[in-house]
Amino acid sequence: MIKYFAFILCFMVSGSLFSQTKLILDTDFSGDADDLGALVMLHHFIDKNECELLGIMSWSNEQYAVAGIDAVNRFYKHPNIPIGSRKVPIHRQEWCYGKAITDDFPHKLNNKTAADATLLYRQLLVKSDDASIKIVTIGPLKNIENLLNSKPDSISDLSGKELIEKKVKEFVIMGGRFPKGKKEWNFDGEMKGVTKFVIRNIKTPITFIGAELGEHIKTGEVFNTIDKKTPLYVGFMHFSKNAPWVKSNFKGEILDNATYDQLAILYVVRSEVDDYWTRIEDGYCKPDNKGGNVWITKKSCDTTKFKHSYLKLSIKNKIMEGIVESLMLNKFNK
Ligand SMILES: [Ca+2]
Repeated sequence: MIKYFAFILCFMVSGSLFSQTKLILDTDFSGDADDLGALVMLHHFIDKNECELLGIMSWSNEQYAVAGIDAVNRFYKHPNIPIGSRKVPIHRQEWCYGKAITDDFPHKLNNKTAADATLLYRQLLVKSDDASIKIVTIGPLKNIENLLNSKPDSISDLSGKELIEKKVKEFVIMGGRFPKGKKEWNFDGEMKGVTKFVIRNIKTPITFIGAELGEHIKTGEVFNTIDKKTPLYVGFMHFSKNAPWVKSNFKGEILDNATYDQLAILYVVRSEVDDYWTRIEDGYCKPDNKGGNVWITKKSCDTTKFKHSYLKLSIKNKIMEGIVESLMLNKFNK
């Protein structure tokens, strides 16, 4: 019953009760639809003054990834949020939903014209107060590796690693499985060793949102009844119809989908709300080179050099589904 009232309270309060979080989003938008849901949630949180989104970094080099992010930003009337992308050759993937969104909604940027993600990270961090930024990653970690490896330049005398240690107060990383698991997409990214390097080299506190949290929380079907002229409808419909791992179930309507990334957004914005989560902090995350990881407890090793924790859900999946769906649909006050 206590949790029920807490849920109602969290559901009804305006942003004024939450301290505003300054954050940077790092996403593999355009592949799995949960990144789209996560980005839409963020736009609503911005409107409620619950967070400030300083920038968005695209991991994906799919042709329409950045354009799709830009179209969503413009649809939700936040066209000036800086977008960075990895400066690598682009490719085209028909099942990705970025193009479907750019076909229907205005946009200006693309992967080539967006800022260099590493430089944008450095610019955003250098002008921020010390220990004021949260970085939430909902895709593979290549942009973070590039930032960690960046050298002093005209933007800052500090290396990327030093900038992170000075400016970032928390990483929220969606990825892996806890307490242990094998190959998970964000920890793998078909980029051997990236996650291992990043996790080893970040001394800032990291909160992990494991895949086991979101995989049984299903959201998306609710969008079948919303306005079809919205990025949520267009993106989730394209995803349901075309994504290789879900299209066999497509029967003309949007399908429910796992809710990995939206949970990372909910946590990073409302970290102080402990009714949703239990924090496990008795060890550290040890990734392997193949997208797997294991939680090493203090009993088995000295963990003082890492400040890691991971979350367990404290409420039923069905209740969390309702919370996430409401936040994606901007129903904060119902
Ligand atoms: Ca993602």
